[in-house]
Amino acid sequence: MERRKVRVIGVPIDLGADRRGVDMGPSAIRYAGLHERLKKLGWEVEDVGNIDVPIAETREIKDPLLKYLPEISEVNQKLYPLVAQAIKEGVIPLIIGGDHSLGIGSLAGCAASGKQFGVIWFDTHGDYNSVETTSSGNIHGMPLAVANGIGAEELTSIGGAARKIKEENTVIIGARDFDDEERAMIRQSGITVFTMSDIDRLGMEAVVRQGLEIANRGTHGVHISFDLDVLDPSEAPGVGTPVQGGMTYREAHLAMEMVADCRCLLSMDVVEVNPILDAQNKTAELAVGLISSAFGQKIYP
Ligand code: 4U7
Ligand code: MN
Ligand code: MN
Ligand code: MN
Repeated sequence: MERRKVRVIGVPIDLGADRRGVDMGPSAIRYAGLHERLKKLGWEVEDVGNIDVPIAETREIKDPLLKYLPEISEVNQKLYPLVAQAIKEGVIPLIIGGDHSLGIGSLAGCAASGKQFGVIWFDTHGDYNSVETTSSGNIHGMPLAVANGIGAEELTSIGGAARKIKEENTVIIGARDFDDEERAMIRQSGITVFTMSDIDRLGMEAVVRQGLEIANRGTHGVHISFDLDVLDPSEAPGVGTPVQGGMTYREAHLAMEMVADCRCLLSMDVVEVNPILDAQNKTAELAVGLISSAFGQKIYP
């Protein structure tokens, strides 16, 4: 049976990234017409507002290899029960960020819902660093590792000590910038990676079809974590860590249309929209368009 209710949860966090401004992402995404678009598609939309996030200027960095660790831990402690509760109610949580450190709480929430779930991580990056491998100390480069039990205890323990994801149901799509040690860790993890080169060779349709197959195998559904930097910077200029050679507008839409068609969406993050770096809210509007596709928008219904 298809779920028809979405719960928007804003997480205005920029403590996980070096470039300031992603804290304005939730506002920019709402301003770009999120509610109207989802309602037009027949979804009941409930918005619980934003989680309280400390302002960077009011805090200091205690550990340069785990910047703002206590604050990021606290935010994700607040996020995960909201995500778990929505899923338990049969409502799809749509978590809008904010930097990708919020993925720690959203995956902990998926796990705490009691459902078996797969994960598709649309990202240029692997987000699989730990304090041992990070060159930046930025926690938005760590959430997938944390969800797999690797990293600071203040983060891996959120929602319980157990690992939150199953590597055999976890897929990264759109990768083109892994750090060297991070790459080795991902390879060791058993997570499936589709790089931009795989997309070029196989085509987006085949990549997403296989990705969904892996994420759905033996699970109740799929959590999509969508980092806007997976698109090419020409499409998505408003991101903190742009890398050339990303997905096109059409490829990204196709991927989201396939997510809608599989009727397997349990929950979704949309992260890393940075209005300060954006061009007239282009990236936020792109984000809303992609969310609409994931929630069933068709050119010719
Ligand atoms: B994002 C990086 F070194 N790997 O760890 C790091 F290249 O959530 C980038 O995917 C992380 O945007 C990017 O700082 C995190 C860097
Ligand atoms: Mn990311
Ligand atoms: Mn990224
Ligand atoms: Mn980024």
